[in-house]
Amino acid sequence: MSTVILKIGGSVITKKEKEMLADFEAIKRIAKEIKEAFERNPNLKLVLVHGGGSFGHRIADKYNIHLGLKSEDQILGFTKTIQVMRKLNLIFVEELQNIGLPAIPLQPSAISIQEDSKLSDMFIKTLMSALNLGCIPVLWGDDVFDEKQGFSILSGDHIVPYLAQKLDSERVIFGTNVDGVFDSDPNTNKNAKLIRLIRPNNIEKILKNVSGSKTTDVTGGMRRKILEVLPIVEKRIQVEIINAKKEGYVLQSLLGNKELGTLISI
Ligand code: IP8
Repeated sequence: MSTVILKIGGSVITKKEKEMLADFEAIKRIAKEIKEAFERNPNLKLVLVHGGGSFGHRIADKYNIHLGLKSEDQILGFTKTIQVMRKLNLIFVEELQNIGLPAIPLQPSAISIQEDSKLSDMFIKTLMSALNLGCIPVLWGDDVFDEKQGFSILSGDHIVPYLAQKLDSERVIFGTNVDGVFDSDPNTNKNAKLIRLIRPNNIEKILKNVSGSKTTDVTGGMRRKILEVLPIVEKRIQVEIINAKKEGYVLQSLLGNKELGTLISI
């Protein structure tokens, strides 16, 4: 079985209304669903990636990390963002381990290099060793060194397609706080319809109506997600966007159900 990459959005595992507030209830439920997926399919090979939510985004925004190194005072902000993301990861990985899952944190800023905010290299030999040993590597959106800009933000949304290609995955899953991609903004239009299937040839049209993120999200929300995955969809990797806030969706999706949200496929 090929490796499945599951990204759990920061909006699912943190409470965005307050800085650095983890949603323990959601994290515990997701850990349980992942555990059950392994029990029902012991051949599952899984890499987890999580987002920043109310941990990474506000501090990265405060220090303008996305602009790259412009002034000395940003350097402390760069290191502080890495630290708060480690805190969120600690909580997430601890809950996975508490339930008996051999989750192992792999700090993206320690193994990745970007060039103009684009991931140019990631040392993935440790990740492969972890997978071969039956561990669940856990990565996350992070601030990383950038050969052109000094530093930049590496979104989990960018890690997922990168790893999918390196690991030759057949499918990746984005667990978000919405049901999938809508034909208009569901926050402002109550008649907004969920799009079940997106093909590369109708992506342009769909993107016209898809917005970024409402809360502080320095990496761009749903729109950016779709743009990030387009190259891998063209390489026949299936992308699913599901609502990970809904009980059982992560489990069902890991077990192969592709009808839970929006499927992006060739
Ligand atoms: O939430 C962003 O990761 P994302 C991480 O996956 C930081 O886009 C440091 C803001």
